[in-house]
Amino acid sequence: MKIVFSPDHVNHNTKTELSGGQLVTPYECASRMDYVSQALQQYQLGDVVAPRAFPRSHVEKIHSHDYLEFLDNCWQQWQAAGMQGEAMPSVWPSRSMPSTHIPKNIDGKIGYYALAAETAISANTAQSAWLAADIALTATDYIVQGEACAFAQARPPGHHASKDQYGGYCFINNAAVAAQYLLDNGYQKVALMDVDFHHGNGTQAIFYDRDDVFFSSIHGDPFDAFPHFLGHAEEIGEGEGIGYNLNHPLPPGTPYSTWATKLDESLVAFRSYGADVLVVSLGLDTFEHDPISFFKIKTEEYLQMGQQLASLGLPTVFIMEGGYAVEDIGYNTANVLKGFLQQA
Ligand code: SP5
Ligand code: ZN
Repeated sequence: MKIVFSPDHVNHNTKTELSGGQLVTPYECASRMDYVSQALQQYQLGDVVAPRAFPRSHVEKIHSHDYLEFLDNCWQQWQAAGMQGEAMPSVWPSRSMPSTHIPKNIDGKIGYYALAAETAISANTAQSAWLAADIALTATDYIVQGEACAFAQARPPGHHASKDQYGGYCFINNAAVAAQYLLDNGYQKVALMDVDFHHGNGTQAIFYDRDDVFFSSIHGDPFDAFPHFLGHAEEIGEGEGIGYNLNHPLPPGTPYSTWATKLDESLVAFRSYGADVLVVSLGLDTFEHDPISFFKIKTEEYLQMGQQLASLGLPTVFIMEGGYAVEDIGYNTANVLKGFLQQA
């Protein structure tokens, strides 16, 4: 399969993440990609190709103009205000003050556009987010050109980013951009399967009232896991989207055997929907030794995950999301893709 990758992802190298009341080195770090590249090459899973630059209009179909303008200018405004650290929010339009006015002051503005505080923004964050979107679009275009599968080896990840909010290490929703690109290029019913440990709140919100993208996610129960405020089983879509959103929240300690039955349920739903293409939000933080998650999937079980996904028999684009057990993420990723190719 085609593997779309750019070494320029290293430009996204924030130094701080708010975690447990401390500023720590971010879990979503550049070295993750070194392990992925190494394992994909060792398993000879495909040719590595560079992304090409797509018009911004593809991303503007998913994210609002004012949000993208904020993203592009945040770091400059933060610095101009004399801040000493990386950009992060400390106040939000929360339940008791749900304002829709957008503050001019950067402390207020960043809170308006943030859905979580852990994710810092620095000099190259916006540029790297745009590059990740180009990686997703380039990989997706291979599907449009008739390839059976492709892998977007992108960072920063995307599935937490909504129309106008960033957080959870995500800025531009690469999987949503990919799904929209497929719809704009002849596909009519996109199955979007999010296998990252965390609920894909951004992707769900973007397509919640639509029937042309069926979003399904298997994730740590939001009562126990980030993003905490979306991802419950009763969220089934709204308006024309009713019936096209399927969440499987699962408890701490969930093994692959349980996880796999939920994936099968999603695949059954995708089949009766009549999906004609598959987008996979591929997070590897379901791994048993992931430092911030609580599922118990083993390295060799990712082969079965790939085989299960292949059983749909659809053209498939994989978009990289999370996974923070850095030394294992490569083999876990490679096993999903290897299992998929063996079965396909
Ligand atoms: C793309 C993706 O996987 N984003 C995940 C973002 C999670 N951010 C907050 C996680 C908080 C977990 N705190 C656990 C601390 C363990 N020492
Ligand atoms: Zn995750």
